[in-house]
Amino acid sequence: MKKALITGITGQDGSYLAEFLLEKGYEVHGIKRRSSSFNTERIDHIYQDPHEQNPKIVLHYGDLSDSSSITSIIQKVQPDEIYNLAAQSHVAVSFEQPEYTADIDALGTIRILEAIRMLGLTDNTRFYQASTSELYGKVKEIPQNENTPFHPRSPYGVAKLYAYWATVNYRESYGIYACNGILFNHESPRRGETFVTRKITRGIANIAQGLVDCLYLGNLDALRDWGHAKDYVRMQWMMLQQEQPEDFVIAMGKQVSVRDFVHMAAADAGITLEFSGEGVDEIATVAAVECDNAPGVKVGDVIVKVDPRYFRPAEVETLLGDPTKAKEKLGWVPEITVEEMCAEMVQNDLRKAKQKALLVKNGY
Ligand code: NDP
Ligand code: GDR
Repeated sequence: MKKALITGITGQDGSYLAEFLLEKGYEVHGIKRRSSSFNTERIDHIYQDPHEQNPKIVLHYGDLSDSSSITSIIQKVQPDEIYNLAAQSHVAVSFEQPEYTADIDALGTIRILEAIRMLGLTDNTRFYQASTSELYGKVKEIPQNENTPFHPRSPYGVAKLYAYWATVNYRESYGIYACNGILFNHESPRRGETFVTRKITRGIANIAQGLVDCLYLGNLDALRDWGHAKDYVRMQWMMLQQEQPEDFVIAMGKQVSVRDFVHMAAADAGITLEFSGEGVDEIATVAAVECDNAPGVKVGDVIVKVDPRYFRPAEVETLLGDPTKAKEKLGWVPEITVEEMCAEMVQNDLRKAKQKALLVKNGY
């Protein structure tokens, strides 16, 4: 039985990857951070009581800022594969916490690679690094592939650039089977609530149910290449099953603007929106309400406004990935479209909003 160690197992990707690897018959180990409240909601459904005989999923306390915990977990587990998904993953937050972001996203990666080297696991343990389309930042060519030059635009992007090259360097220096997956944005109902897609689907659902009045967003013109996290974690595993380690771009090859994602999400909740105004004065007004998912809105309501606080000091305006290499070399084919993903996210958030509205209505 193969053993995998996932850093960031409590995050969006970590939870889907853990499910995927358990289905493949792996023994899955995950690193979770100590937190003052429970932080395992995304994996509670697959967690096994440690008192059971030979649990297939085991959690270890650790932190990417703490090399002693990382090294001792790797020594104890002796994993066949390590998936380094842990990160301070929010681009806007990285401008507020640049040093912490560098510590976790850049140095955290070196701490793992060094542990593999120092423990003599260079021939035994394969390493996946969660690289990102944020490396392209101020894009030099459209679409972006494995050969497109990088120009990161945030402390997050800069830290991930260090981790990208550390992964290449340990592959070249020590022969470690180490790969970068350069993943474009991927989302799901498990996406963190402050990333824009989830903020939109959750916001629209709460507005539809009358729980809040308005959704405040930043740059509506930003263009992203959005896919579904389930499709993307499959590719993370595929990358570690090749004869030779290589880096791959994972993307859908289709762009959608933030504004169009708002339209799509609202339509999935039965609301037709009309945008008007420009820049910080742009708003979205309800033009029609088609179904009973949205008792909280009426025609004429302004439900989306721009708030400059969500603008970033430097913005990544446009990203479009070219996944040809992944498709041709690994046979990767994504199964979920951005439209299907948006609908799934809206349905999930509507269900939660309806539950909350019921509680509020009954005075709880
Ligand atoms: P999430 O933010 O959902 O998850 C991040 C995970 O890292 C969480 O489990 C979090 O723990 C953990 N973590 C954060 N800081 C530390 C730390 N100091 N020590 C240990 N663990 C820590 O991210 P995603 O699942 O969306 O992304 C996974 C990886 O892929 C990240 O590295 C991200 O940068 C990268 N990526 C993501 C893309 C996307 O579109 N989703 C695209 C390209 C790259 P906790 O739950 O306690 O917060
Ligand atoms: P991103 O994702 O920065 O691409 O990083 P995010 O969803 O945060 O932003 C996407 C685009 O939407 C614009 N935007 C807003 N963003 C947020 N969060 N909140 C808003 O209110 C808002 N309004 C407009 C942003 O300016 C941006 O242009 C994600 C993360 O998962 C990274 O970890 C990962 O590496 C990249 O995707 C690929």
